[in-house]
Amino acid sequence: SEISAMDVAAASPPPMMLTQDELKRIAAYKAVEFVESGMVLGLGTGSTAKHAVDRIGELLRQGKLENIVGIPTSKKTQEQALSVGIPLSDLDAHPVIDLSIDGADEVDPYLNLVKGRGGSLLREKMIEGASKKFVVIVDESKMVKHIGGSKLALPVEIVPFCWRFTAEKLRELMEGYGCEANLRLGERGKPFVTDNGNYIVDMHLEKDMGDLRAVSDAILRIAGVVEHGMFLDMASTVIVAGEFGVKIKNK
Ligand code: ABF
Repeated sequence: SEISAMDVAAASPPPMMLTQDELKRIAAYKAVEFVESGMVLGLGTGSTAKHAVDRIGELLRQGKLENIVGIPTSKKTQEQALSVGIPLSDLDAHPVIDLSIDGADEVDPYLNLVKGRGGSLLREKMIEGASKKFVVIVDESKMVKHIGGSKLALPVEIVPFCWRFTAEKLRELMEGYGCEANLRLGERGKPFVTDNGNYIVDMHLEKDMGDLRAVSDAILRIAGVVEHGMFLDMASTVIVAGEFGVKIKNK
């Protein structure tokens, strides 16, 4: 569905000459303005979401927020949230989340996302999919016309069992888009292992995917695939920080 509203709010002072990290922080702080006392919050992962987690901790310490329950999307965020004093729980105890705040790797004009460069896409999709409101925070470099196109890879989480078999099935499926499917490597050239004990295949595509929903369904039908990094029709709001200030795009 199309974006129905777009607010443009000028950031003050104008964020000219700011570093990418400062832009990420501006977007994150703006998102935290949506947080209210008593909320159950999905806490994202990555260098942008990290600023939001820090800010929520700061507001709790200052007594400006109370009774927050955080649901972390990764072990890393769990550690960070605990270190800044956010009380934590999980989806079993809180199957409905009021608000999730997280970064993304790519955002298209319809607010479809690619996520998973940080390797936490499965927990992110579970938690953000259970959220009444999902606010995505990005700097302007993440905005694209078509997600999963030439710029970055589309990550797919797969089970380690016979991963070559699954990676080959993925490559065959996506062959028409000029696909290369590479196992993501971590430390010392060993496979990168997700928080769930799985591997990630990064699919580098030469062409736009066209019907994203159809591609999503086809990927999920491959046995061995756990989840992929396309987040279709999930974001309710995207906050973009750039040279222009802050743009808030609502679904
Ligand atoms: C997580 O962090 C991921 O889904 C996404 O891949 C990544 C974005 O990281 P960063 O904010 O560091 O660019 O949200």
